[in-house]
Amino acid sequence: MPHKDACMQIELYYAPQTRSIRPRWLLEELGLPYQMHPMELFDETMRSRAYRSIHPLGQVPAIRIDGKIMIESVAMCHWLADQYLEKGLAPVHDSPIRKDYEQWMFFLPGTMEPPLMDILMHTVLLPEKYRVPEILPLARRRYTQSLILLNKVLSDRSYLLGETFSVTDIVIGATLRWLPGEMERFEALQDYIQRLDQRPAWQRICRDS
Ligand SMILES: N[C@@H](CCC(=O)N[C@@H](CS)C(=O)NCC(=O)O)C(=O)O
Repeated sequence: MPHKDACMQIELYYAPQTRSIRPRWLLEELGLPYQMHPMELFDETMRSRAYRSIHPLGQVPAIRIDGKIMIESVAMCHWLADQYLEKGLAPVHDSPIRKDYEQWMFFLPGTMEPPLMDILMHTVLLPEKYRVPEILPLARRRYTQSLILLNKVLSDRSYLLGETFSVTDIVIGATLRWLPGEMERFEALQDYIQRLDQRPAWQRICRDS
């Protein structure tokens, strides 16, 4: 059942330029009040016992909703959008586009993000001695396949579900920004990102972080 209590207490453990941007963007779009706990990626506080009692893996984001902790950025977005269906960021459960919605929500962590993370890990994030360049051609091929598919889908619509912005555009749109160079030859994706850039919620985050 959607949550009708406007006084949900929400705290977000957030570090800039990480997956934390997904739930934060959604919270801004939903217009919900939330408290931020700024974190610094790879800082020792992320590994501290205190923080591990919040996120057992010492990662961001973590969210506390009415005293209960949740991890996994896409799950947070999926759950929150469902609690506020009346805000229109997820289709209602018996909507004909609900299957498309589920598909794109799972496409991100299931198909698009793993090769993207491989590329980032083995080009910039890992110390050089741990990088394995041999995995890069396959990762790049797989990531490009995702971009080709998204570009095709977005060539005849403004957003992933049609003409209405949804939380799928938050999780996928935010992630497309990780490797902007890869999008250069995909016109529909570039137009899509420009459309997302216009959203006041996105602009508020960019101003603050
Ligand atoms: N699947 C998780 C992944 C969380 C994750 O890996 N977060 C990164 C930042 S984007 C992190 O905290 N990395 C630090 C680390 O793993 O030590 C999610 O989507 O929330």
